[in-house]
Amino acid sequence: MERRKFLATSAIGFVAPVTIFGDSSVKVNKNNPIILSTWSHGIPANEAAWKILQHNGSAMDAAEAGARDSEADPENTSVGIGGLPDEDGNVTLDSCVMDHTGNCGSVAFLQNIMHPVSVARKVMEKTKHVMLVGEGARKFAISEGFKKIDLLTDESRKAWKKWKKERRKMTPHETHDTISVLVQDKNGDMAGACTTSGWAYKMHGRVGDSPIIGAGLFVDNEIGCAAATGLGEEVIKTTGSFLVVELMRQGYNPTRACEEALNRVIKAHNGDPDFQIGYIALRKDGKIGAACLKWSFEYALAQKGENRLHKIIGLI
Ligand code: SD4
Repeated sequence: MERRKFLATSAIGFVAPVTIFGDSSVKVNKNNPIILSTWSHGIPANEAAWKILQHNGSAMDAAEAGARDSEADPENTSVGIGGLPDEDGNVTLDSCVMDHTGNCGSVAFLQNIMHPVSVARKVMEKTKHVMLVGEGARKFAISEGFKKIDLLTDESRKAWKKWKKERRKMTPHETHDTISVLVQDKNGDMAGACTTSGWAYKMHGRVGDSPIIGAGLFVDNEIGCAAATGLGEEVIKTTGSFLVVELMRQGYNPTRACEEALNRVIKAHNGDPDFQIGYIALRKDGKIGAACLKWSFEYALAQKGENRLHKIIGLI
């Protein structure tokens, strides 16, 4: 494979050379919006995002709307209201957004606010900062009109009390509904959002990859975007989403880029990691990819009037 060129195969088998690094010959996917998100909650998230695109919303508007859909779903035990709490019973939320201009915003360890993704967007648009955490993030949210609510539901409180009695070791794979949404709008511009309540029954104060730009999410409007789900600590150690985008820049196709980022994790764990990481990736020419370390992973893809769940099997 030439360094500056790679082959992209479309669904009908057409093979076209694509050059990257911002060459004028870049084949940009236009008039064909794409929404790619993690897990089965990606299906309703994609629907919410699609509605925004239909009304001429931007990729950023759509990604935010998709993430908000999961945040408002009390049955999703890894995101927003109903998300499982930390070991002390506090629901603490992490989220970030990044748009096509490279602007980004993030909140971490945010409590009592239903839509951290929208607070992250406000951080991006209304402050000079990229990231606000904890009480500062909550104060900022309230000053922006967000309502203070109790994020523990009867079900999540019951689950936490049961866990407290048993003190069973949990991994993020057991509560794997963190939502990451990647969008390319009709102009070919890209944006992403990522939102989670993180690792169930984590230490109080723990923050994962989801609010860390470059780890849980990265968007480079010249090349593509990527997002993560799974064990945040290991995603942070490898700057996972940034790595996937950089590998696409080097010519890896989206799935191979996700796989190569995971290979680094496999190597660091002597070939046998006992946790899950999943990546999704969307390249500027509209090609998508995904990969996961172990077991299986699902992603939802909305394109050309279809919104479907796809299942893939782990690399090891
Ligand atoms: C975290 N990456 O906080 C999140 C958890 C997750 O699917 O994605 N679960 O580490």
